[in-house]
Amino acid sequence: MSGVFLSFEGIDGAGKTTQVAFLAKALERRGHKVTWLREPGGTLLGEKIRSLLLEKTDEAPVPMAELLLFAAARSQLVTNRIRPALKRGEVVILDRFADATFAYQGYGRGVPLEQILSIEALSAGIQPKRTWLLDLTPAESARRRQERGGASDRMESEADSFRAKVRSGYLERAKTFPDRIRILDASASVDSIATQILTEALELI
Ligand code: T5A
Repeated sequence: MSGVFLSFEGIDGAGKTTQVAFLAKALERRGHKVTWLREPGGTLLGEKIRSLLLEKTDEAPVPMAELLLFAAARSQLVTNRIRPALKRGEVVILDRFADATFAYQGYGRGVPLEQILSIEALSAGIQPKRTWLLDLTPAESARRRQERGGASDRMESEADSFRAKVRSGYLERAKTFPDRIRILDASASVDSIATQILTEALELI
């Protein structure tokens, strides 16, 4: 596979989507072919699974069902979109990938980490070359989401204490993969974060 696989992580509202768009456009302006995808989603099946996972209903998925649904969407995305784009030599940018499952379902929901890692091996089987972890406090995340307005989805409706556990899961994961995961202060300005990411991305590509 000759392309470059990059990903963004962080708790809800950390600024991932903003930074993915900045990076994708900056790379395209420099002549790179970029495939930009979100998780869960990015395929027909993945977008349907996304709706199942994020809609609020009377029967929320139990943690194992939630884990398996995220994994099913990822498996479809890796096979149908990520691997083919990398094979074509493109830059592939993911708005969340397997680190999100480790943090949300592992630390947030409390699914045993060995089960998370087994499912990750089955459903992902590939790792980004670089992951930018946009680190933000749950309080600032809540403030930003409130400022943005609109309805909260099922995951966003979780308490700040849930996001605090997710955040610590991400920080633990970064300790396991110090060469791949770069922790960035997500409370810095959009432009300063984008500049730092673009500089690193251009070095990697
Ligand atoms: N999930 C996902 C799991 O539980 N397990 C998994 O395996 C996976 C893959 C997916 C949900 O599913 C969960 C995690 C999520 O809860 P999502 O849509 O990907 O949902 O995730 P969200 O994080 O909820 O998406 P958001 O759009 O809310 O957050 P972003 O993308 O991090 O933030 P963004 O860029 O939209 O910015 C949020 C607001 O902040 C402002 C923006 O303008 C915007 O208003 N902002 C800044 N303000 C100040 N300074 C900055 N530096 C800013 N950057 C952005």
